[in-house]
Formats: sequence, C-alpha cells, structure tokens
Amino acid sequence: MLERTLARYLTEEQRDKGVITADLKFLIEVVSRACHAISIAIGKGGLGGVLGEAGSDNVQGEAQKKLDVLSNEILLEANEWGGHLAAMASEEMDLPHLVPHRYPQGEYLLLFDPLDGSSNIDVNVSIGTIFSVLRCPEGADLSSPEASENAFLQPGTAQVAAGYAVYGPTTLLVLTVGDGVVAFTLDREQGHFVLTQENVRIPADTKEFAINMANQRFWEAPVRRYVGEMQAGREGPLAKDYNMRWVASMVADVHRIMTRGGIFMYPMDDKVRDKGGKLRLMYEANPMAFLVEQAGGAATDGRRRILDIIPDRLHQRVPVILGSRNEVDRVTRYHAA
Ligand code: AHM
Ligand code: MG
Repeated sequence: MLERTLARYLTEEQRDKGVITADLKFLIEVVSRACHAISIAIGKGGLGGVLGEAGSDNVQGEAQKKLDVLSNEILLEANEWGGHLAAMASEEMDLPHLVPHRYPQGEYLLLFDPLDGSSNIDVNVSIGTIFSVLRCPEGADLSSPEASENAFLQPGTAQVAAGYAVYGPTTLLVLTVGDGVVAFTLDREQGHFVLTQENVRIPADTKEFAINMANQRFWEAPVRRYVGEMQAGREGPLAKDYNMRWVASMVADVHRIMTRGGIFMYPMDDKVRDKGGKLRLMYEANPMAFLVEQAGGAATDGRRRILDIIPDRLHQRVPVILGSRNEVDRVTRYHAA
C-alpha cells in the first residue's frame, strides 16, 4: 500500500476536503522540513558541536543554548522566502521577524518555540519544536517589527494550524489543521514524514499526572488540593492510584498525554506569579491547547479556557492545565470553589 506522507495528507486536506489553503499546505510542509533539519542537527549531538551554551540571553532573560539559537535560525531561514508568510514570532526573539521586502508577502503569521525543553538538550532527553499559525489580519500594520506585534495578538481560537515535533528515539510531527489530530513519523532513510497515527484521541479519564513536584510549596490551594487527592490514591476521594511522570520538556510530556492520556500542569505559583506563569501563551499554551482540544481533551489556565484568552502581549505567560477532560474539569472546578 502507498505510504501516506505528510505531503499527501496535506493535499487531501486541501484538494479533497477544502480544510486548508494551498499556502497553508506549503507553510506546513516548509515547517516540517525545518523540523527535519533541526532533527538532523540534534542527532549529531556532540559530534556536530551543537551542545552547550550559546553565551547569550533571550528576551525572557533565560540563557540560550546553541540549539535554541540554531533551531530559531533554521525556522526563520526556511520560512522567509516562500511567499506564504507576513511575519514570524519566536520565543527566542524580542520582536517579530518581518518577511524581507525582497520576498513576496503572504497572509499567514507563524509563531514558534524553536527548541522546547532546553534543559534536556545536554542530557540526551526528548526535546521538541512547537508552532502555531494565525491569519494576518487585513490591513495589519507591518511597517516595523514593533508595529507588527499587534497583528499577532489574537486568541488561540483563531489558530488555523498548530503542531509540534518531538525529537526522541524517533522524530514525530503531530499536527492539527482543525480537523482532528494526526501524527507522522520521520522516515530517516526516505527523508519525509509518514502518517503513523490517524485520529489521535485523549481518553477522558487518567491515572497519570505530570507536574514539577519541587514547586509544591509555591502552588495555590486548588492545585495543592488536587495533587494531594491524587497522592492519596485508592484510599483518597478520587479512589484510584495515580502515577507521576515529569520529563520537563513540555513537548514530551504532552506527547505522552496524546498517546495514553494524563494531565499536565504548570500552574500558577509564587515563584512565577510576577511573570504571569511559567509557560508562554503564544508559543506553548495556545498550540498545545488547540491540539489537545482537537484530540478530545481540555486545556485551561485553572479559571479560563486557554484558547479564549485575549493576549495583551507577544511574550505573555500563563498557567497551563491540560489533558484528559474529566481531570482538567475537576481541577478547574477546584479553582472556582
Ligand atoms: P523552554 O521553552 O525554555 O525549554 O521552557 C519550557 C519548559 C517546558 O518544556 C517544561 O514543561 C518546563 O519548561 C519545565 O520546567 P521545570 O524546569 O520547572 O521542570
Ligand atoms: Mg518551551
């Protein structure tokens, strides 16, 4: 049987179903090629000189790794010439990157966390790339990078596509164009992504949670209550034993949930309160929330649906609770109590 490659899946979504435009199809193919290139660089590891610190800080004041910088460059270069984009924004860049005038301008905006899970790069644990696609509003001011920021400030419900690549034992691309979630595996010999899971679904119930337990004393009461109840296990109010997993790469933790269910939390805590949370709304929370909802799960900040949040700045941070619907609903109810 003929393999269903990413190119073929996208062609079907465009030509047969009319879900995406030709430009969006091209955009996603370009992003997938960039992820392939990042995967090759990661695969070389110490042999390619890609490990370690870059010696610079990003806009969030975090030390950049060489791979943060390299992945960002790969995504920018791959995407700027094709004519499908108006601008790009990245977790690693202070301001948006406008498409240079020598290239045609397109109707989409691309946002990404080029290398998620930076703390895991040097220890050979799964890391990833997260991306989100928005339409550029008509008449948007793209006269300067500063002015263009407004065009990006759209709620997650406005996303037309989102996905992540996870660079683990295999490289996967997990994608939604608003028509469910599909997963592709990189065929390293052939050099393309092949559909390996159609209709990814997150079970409504789970016995597995992911949270950085070292922050327990900084959490708010509703999360303390919920995690306490899970830890109480079969004898507690939830009447079942839970297991805990924390990779500390959001991509890997969310991918586990996509595969077998679970709940992921990076809630508000006293350490990150002045920043609004730990994870970034536009590069991490929104694309993951879109994917999770498309797979039948739920995503909130404890109080609101993530996708309904109207951003007021590009690098905004939010608390994130996502995964199996019944568990997310429970902890969200605790916040309201
Ligand atoms: P990054 O984008 O700089 O890698 O930061 C985000 C990461 C997430 O992938 C992960 O969920 C979280 O930070 C891990 O945080 P902690 O170090 O508290 O475990
Ligand atoms: Mg990240």
